[in-house]
Amino acid sequence: LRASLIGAPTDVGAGARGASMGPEALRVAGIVAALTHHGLEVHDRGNLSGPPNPWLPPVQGYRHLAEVVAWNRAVFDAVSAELASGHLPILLGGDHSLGLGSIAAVARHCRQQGRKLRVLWLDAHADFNTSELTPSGNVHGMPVACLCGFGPRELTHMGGEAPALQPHQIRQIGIRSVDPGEKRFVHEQGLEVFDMRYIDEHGMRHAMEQALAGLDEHTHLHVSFDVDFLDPEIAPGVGTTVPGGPTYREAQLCMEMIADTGRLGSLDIVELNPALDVRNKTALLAVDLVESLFGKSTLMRQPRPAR
Ligand code: DIR
Ligand code: MN
Ligand code: MN
Ligand code: MN
Repeated sequence: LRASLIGAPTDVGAGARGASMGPEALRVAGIVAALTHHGLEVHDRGNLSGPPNPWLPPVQGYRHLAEVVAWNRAVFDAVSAELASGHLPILLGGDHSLGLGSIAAVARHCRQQGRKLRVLWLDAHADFNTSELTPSGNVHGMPVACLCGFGPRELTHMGGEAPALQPHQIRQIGIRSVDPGEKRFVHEQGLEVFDMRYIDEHGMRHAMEQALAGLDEHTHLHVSFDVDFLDPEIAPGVGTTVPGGPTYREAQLCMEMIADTGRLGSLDIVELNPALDVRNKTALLAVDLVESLFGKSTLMRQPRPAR
């Protein structure tokens, strides 16, 4: 299996500066060696370039829209190129607005190949705001809405056809912070959300069984991993911490169950903010979890069949 790392060092979509340092922190934490160790042939494509962060207030509900569009175009092209050459793209963000370009590329690829697409959105937030609903104007709170066709044309039509995704293709896991208007919109669009209440009541195992149900050999699985998914006690290096996230064991189980499906086709690792981290521990944890996502396990356990 060949995988390509694509660094996108920007924080133009975020409300705090520093996610622009994410790609290098993941490299310093050993992401290449970790993946190589698990049998992947890793190609580090280096970092994309794009406009600097002008750090301006929002305009008509969007902060830095032009810059967000420019970075997403670069991500879209880079992810498309890797998919076309049969490599598994791993986006090293960067803020979560980049999930838009990444997933738009994956969605177009799947349409062309006649493959089904399932997106797992691991996050504390639903990222389903629009310019009317957003309390911040930060585009990293909007990529899921844009992928479903709600947003500015430059972002919704990234991959040509819009929408890139239908809500039924998405499963959100770990959610515990949704803005009031966003909450209504999530409900209205019927997003399938396994929030922390669900995980508390039913456990991570049951949540993941539900989220992964119905995958088959024709399904491409994309994982968009916002590091703020994790409990801030174990992962402080993110811009928007929300207490009460998955523990280390819950996060490991989540990743291992994804690995067991054998369907992982592309990955985003986003919102890691080294400026807020402690001795790179959040980056090290992210790399540890990504190892599990690619099949590290304590024992040589037989994967359970997907149900
Ligand atoms: C919030 C925060 N819902 C917003 N979103 C974040 O600004 O739209 N997403 N932090 O990762
Ligand atoms: Mn290992
Ligand atoms: Mn996010
Ligand atoms: Mn988040």
